[in-house]
Amino acid sequence: MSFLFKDFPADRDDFRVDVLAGLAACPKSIPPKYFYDEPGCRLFESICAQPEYTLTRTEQALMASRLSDIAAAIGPVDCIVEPGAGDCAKVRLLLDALRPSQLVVMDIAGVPLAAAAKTLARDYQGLAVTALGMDFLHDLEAAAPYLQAGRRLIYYPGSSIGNFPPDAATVLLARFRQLAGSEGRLLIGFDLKKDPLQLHRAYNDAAGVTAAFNLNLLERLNRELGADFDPARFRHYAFYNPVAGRIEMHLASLAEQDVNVTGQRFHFALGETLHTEHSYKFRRDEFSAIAKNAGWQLAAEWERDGFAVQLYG
Ligand code: AVJ
Repeated sequence: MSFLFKDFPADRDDFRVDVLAGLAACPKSIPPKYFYDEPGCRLFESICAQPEYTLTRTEQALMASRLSDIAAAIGPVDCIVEPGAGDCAKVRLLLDALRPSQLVVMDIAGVPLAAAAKTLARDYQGLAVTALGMDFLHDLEAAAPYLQAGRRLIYYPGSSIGNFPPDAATVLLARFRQLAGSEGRLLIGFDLKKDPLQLHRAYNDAAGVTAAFNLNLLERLNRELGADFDPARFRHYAFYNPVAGRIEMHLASLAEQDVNVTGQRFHFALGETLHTEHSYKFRRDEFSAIAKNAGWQLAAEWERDGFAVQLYG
């Protein structure tokens, strides 16, 4: 078994600094990457199993049904790099089809990442697995020394790119280009624009799992920063904004209240929201225009039930 885990610390201070800046801003916001503490990771996996949230299952079905076609379009690959790999479940199909010699996975949640990556290393004999516990938005460039030479494929599934407004998405994709090199490729999955009501339901599931995921952020602030949020006094509020082409997720204050975070006090007016996530939806041509600005040329694409996978070179 060939397995390496490297943790890139400094998380906790970034978290505090980002939270204090976000709460002081107007409108208030916290970056969505902070959803993913251990309870948050579990809640996200549960969202993916909800009947209304079809995104993950649709992508999986697309990948499974078109795998040989996708692998042929990608061609030979030595190293697969997956930023934000989470439980490392999605990359297995590509490992089976492409048989690279190295897999590099990164995630801000380092502990569950290391466990999942170790299991992969056991299951794929002869595959060198490198797990980097890092906030790749911060530290992506620090991954470069861990990548073996050869042809690289960046795999960025799950519409994670939808968390970024177009300008920030362009910057991130350009950093992927830099890491992949001029011979590198990018396989990326994203959710397509569709019936707004269908989108609305996906972020307002009947079982309340998305609400619990959103509210867990407040509990995390209480646990890790000693904040005194009362989650019962905030409402999960998610809606599709068709003009901006995105789901917006907020936590709306149900009262006029003050909250203390690391000794600083923040005021919420009744109905004021803490914005927690954007989840952009794209048309295929809109997305390829963004990728083109980041230095990627569209090579092939696949679509199924409102979800797209595109290959770039
Ligand atoms: C992981 C960013 C793709 O935007 O659909 C799911 C996160 N948030 N339900 C998404 C999420 C609420 C998810 N991404």
